[in-house]
Amino acid sequence: MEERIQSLLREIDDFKAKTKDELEAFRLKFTSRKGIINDLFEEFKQIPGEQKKNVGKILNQLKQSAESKLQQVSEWLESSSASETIDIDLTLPPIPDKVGNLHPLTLTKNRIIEIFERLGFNVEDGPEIEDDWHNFTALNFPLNHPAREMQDTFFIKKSAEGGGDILLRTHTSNVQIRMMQNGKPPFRAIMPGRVYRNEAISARAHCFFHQVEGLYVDRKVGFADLKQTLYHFAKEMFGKDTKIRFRPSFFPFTEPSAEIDISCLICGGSGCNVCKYSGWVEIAGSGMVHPNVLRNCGIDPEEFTGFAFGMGIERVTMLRYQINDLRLFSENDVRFLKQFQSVL
Ligand code: 2NM
Repeated sequence: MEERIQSLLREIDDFKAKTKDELEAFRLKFTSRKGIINDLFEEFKQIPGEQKKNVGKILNQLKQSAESKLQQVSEWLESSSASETIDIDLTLPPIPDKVGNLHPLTLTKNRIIEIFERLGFNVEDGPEIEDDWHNFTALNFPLNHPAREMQDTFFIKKSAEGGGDILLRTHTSNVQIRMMQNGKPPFRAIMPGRVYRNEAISARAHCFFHQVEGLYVDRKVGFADLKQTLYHFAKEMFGKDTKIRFRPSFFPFTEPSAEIDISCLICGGSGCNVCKYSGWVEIAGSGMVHPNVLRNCGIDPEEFTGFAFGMGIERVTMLRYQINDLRLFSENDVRFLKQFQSVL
């Protein structure tokens, strides 16, 4: 019995604990009611009288040693913070730093650019602060057109004689105008960028948003080219099963004009609240560039024709990621932003 006690004393002496669980296991083993020490005291009652003195002494030592170890380790665990008790393996590769990720609008814009670049479109940009002529007049907007009104357009400077106003562009078509004025056909380009409208902010409207417009001007460009280009775009952007339809529409800068719908991505066409139970969602406006627009830019409409289109990047992004509130794009809430694919 003495030897067993000596060996337990050594075990207690050597004991170390990194966690409270380990310490609890120690307590159960040694000092609890059903622990070894109590058992030994039971056994102690049976041993012959002459041995009692010696064994009793080391048995008491064992009990004290276990109790003081328990106390000591428990205090140490309380005082040391968790990190100090973790084994660190310095040979492990580091946990990568958190890097930012691209904004969902940027991801969508990049994807749109990628699709059109493969069709031979360049990417162009131009000023967000524009004059009336490049934003409206050149695009065949009549002087009294409602889109020019205060409630739609943010004016920076109103000029007395009209036509000389400075404003925040309401679409990226000013870039097309500048490109056609400054170059010679053929033109094949898309223009992504921010545009501004004087609208009350809600889940479905904002005072600024992003557009990609496109322009293709050459000899013999026809409506079939427009259709095929946007058909290809829709399949690339939204998947090969996407259906597309053209609805007649009106814009001052195109004739004929068409609105472009795709089959609803959410319900696949059977009807849901995203497509308002029609099975179709609108994604773009388009048309053949109006002869007046070509003429305004010094291009002979008898020789050259073109198609143009425009779409909202927010709208495409909302469909792509099933986002239901426009405001999320400009609030910069990291809980929203970090859900999109990382840069790396
Ligand atoms: C749209 C819809 C239809 C458009 C037209 C032109 C230009 F400059 F060539 F006349 N640029 N963009 C256009 C046509 C834009 O956005 C909904």
